[in-house]
Amino acid sequence: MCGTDATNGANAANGSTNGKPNGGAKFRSNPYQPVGDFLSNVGSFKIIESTLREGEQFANAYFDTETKIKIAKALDAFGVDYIELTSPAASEQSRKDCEAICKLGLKAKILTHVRCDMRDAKLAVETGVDGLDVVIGTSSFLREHSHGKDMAYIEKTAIEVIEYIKSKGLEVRFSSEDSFRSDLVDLLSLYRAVDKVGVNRVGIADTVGCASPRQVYDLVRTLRGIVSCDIETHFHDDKGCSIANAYCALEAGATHIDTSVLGIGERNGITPLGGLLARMVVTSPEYVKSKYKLHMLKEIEDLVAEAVEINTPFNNPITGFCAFTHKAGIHAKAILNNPSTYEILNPADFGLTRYVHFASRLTGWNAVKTRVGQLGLVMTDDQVKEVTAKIKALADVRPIAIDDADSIIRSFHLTLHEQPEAAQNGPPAVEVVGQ
Ligand code: HCA
Ligand code: CU
Repeated sequence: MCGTDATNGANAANGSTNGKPNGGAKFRSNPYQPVGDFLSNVGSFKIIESTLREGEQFANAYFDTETKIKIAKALDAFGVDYIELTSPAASEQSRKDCEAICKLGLKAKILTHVRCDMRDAKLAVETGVDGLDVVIGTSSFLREHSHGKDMAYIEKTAIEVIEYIKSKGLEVRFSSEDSFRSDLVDLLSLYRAVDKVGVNRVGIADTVGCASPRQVYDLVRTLRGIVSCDIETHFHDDKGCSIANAYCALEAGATHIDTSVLGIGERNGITPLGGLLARMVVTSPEYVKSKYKLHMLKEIEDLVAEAVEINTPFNNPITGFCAFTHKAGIHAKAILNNPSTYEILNPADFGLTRYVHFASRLTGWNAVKTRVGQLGLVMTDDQVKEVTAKIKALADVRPIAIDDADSIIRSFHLTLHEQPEAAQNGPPAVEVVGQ
């Protein structure tokens, strides 16, 4: 755990070096330790995975039935608690797909997301879902310019719809779209009313991505004091706060977080599944590692990225191509001694490996030494320093590829063989793991 264990465990070939165990550091206090709060759910949250609902609202998304089933099965195997599907009222095929996914017999509970409208609710309860996520806009923007209903109508309809869904024995969540731009008094009295009639969860949605972590904390905390049911939260990422907001919501007592794979959704999407788990595995490693098959994350992201024809962003948490790449000589040296020096996440937890860059003007000789070892070559430290200088000299002139650096190392090594009297050490004790 970040708060108590300053190391991230030995895993990759360079996780244990020079005979030193990975992470000589003992337990020590850490500034990233979660706030110790009795309301906090950072170690017990549930994920409502909405790639097949919010994600379908992503500009590029088109999921045929087969793709939806593949994604649903993968998310289920990964260990998400809930899978949220597009409303059966959206289209005839959406309804059929919803039924097909309900028949798969997955461990995850299947939800569908419907407007706060009795017709939608009636259609949805017939599909075989475990529960309904009911939503209606409560901000004045949406009340005036979207559905045109006032708060009294919203409350009355919400209660009718909730009671109907409960009478069918299904789980029901009620959420207010655009919560952070809704009147606080209106919002709290609405939540109190639906809590009274036994809704399973209330939802807070930052529909336009306007909320800051502090605002999220305050609203969830206030709501926690008003309702006794679970609290779900949904954060759009318009200004890059969706993971921080989700984290703050959990700290304030939220119980459920909505995610989508790679964060896909309306505009630039919502809290990404991988990014949330990157955050949470640092805070609550035992909970996250025992609950989710983190090794599957890349495969699921690749599946969804391919389905919606996008690339995984270079800086994506965990799976971005350089998420575990170390370049500067100072970093490389420390990483080779102990990965915890510059890594808060352990790539092995996700079935990935770190990569120590050895082909740039910033390269240090420790990284080159490990590369020499990987290539099965033997050199003294002085020789490694000499060949490092050659690599840096070329890298000062132009960008160089791994192959360029390898060629420099190999040809330098050949020249050594022409001078057999050169003293040579044994192979270095570390390896650099390539990507
Ligand atoms: C939308 C709806 C929603 C609903 C969230 C929720 C939002 O697409 O506008 O049900 O809690 O962001 O408000 O995704
Ligand atoms: Cu949304």
